[in-house]
Order: sequence, then structure tokens, then C-alpha cells
Amino acid sequence: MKNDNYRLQFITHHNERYSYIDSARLALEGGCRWVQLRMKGASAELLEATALEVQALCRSYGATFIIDDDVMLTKRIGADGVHLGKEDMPVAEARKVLGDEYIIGATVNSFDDIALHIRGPRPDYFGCGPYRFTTTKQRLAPTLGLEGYRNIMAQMQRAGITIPLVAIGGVTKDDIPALLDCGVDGIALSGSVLNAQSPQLNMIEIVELFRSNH
Ligand code: TZP
Ligand code: MG
Repeated sequence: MKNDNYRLQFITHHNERYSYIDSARLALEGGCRWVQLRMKGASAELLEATALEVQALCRSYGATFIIDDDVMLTKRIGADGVHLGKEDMPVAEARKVLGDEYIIGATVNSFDDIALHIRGPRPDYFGCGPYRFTTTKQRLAPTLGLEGYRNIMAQMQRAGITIPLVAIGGVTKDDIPALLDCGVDGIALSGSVLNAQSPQLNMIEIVELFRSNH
């Protein structure tokens, strides 16, 4: 990947105070430079219209813009990349559509999942979780906890796999130092930022944590 933006990822969300677009803006204002537009259940029209707005916002901040699930939309509007879950288009097929210039992320829940990805065309990063229970995602895999990440990072090291791994799922600001200590390459957050009293301030403090942990 072109830069270090992937180390701190914000996944869009909404609540009674903020829309999906608000959530992206707040994260960017707080200093995050990677936004994934995740809008489960949205119509194709609304998703595309929102994607164009969030993409313009990301561009104005020099941030990386990733779209959840939708490879064709990613290509059509020229987003920076796509994040693919286990039920989405396989990475090999997405790579054929998008080529090497686009970022492709893949969801994994275990080292076995990672090992499967190493056989074919590789994703650019893994989103690995969940760290703990979260209501943001339905049909959650078993939680990993710190021990889960420690084990996965050790297995990756033994196997010589250097694809960046980003921890996701129920992560809050206070979890970040311990997660980084497990050796994960990055952190993805959604609900805890949006539900903080001030999402911008929460993100500013998270960005500062990354600076001091570097
Ligand atoms: N994938 C695994 S957990 C999750 C996704 C998209 C949800 C992350 O959101 P939160 O609110 O940080 O748990
Ligand atoms: Mg998906």
C-alpha cells in the first residue's frame, strides 16, 4: 500500500445523532486518514450517492477511501479499494476486475482463513476479528481477545506472512495499546468512535495514541 493510512481505519456507521456521511466527516476531522464506507442494507442508489460524497470528503483530507463489499461500484467511481467479506466476491475475481492499483482487503477470523488467502492472489490487508462482541456486525464469528491476536500474529510470523493485519470488532480507544502490543499492524473502529461524547475528540486522542506508540 502507498502509505501508512491503513493503520487506523474508520468504518462508517450511523446513530441517532449522526448519519453515515457525518460519521466519515467526524473521523476525518479527528485525523483518521482511512475511511471504509460500510452501509449494510442500503439501496444501490443511496450507496452510490453516499460513496461519491464520502469519496470527495476523503480526497479533500488526503485520506484513503474504501468501499465495503461492492467491487463494481469501487471500480465505477474510482475509489481506492474494496473490503471483501467471506460471502463477497472472492479476492481472485476482484483482483481480475480491479488490477493491482486498487486496494483489496479481506475479512479473516483465524489463521486458517489467512492461510487459505496465501494460496491465491493476495489481498493487501486482512481485517481480522472480532476482538470482542459488537452489535455493529451481525452473524459475528467467535471473539479473539488479545490471546487470539497474539496467536495469529505468531503463526503469521512463523509462516513468513507479512500482509498487514488490522484488528476489528468492538475496539475502543482504551484497547489500542494492548492490541498494538500483540503485534497487529492496524486497528479498525466504528461504533465506539461514533458513540463517544465527542467523536472528533475521541479520534484525535486515538491518532495521538498511534503517534506515541510508533
Ligand atoms: N467486521 C468485524 S467486526 C465489525 C466488522 C465490520 C464491526 C466493527 O464495528 P465496531 O463498532 O468497531 O465493533
Ligand atoms: Mg462484505
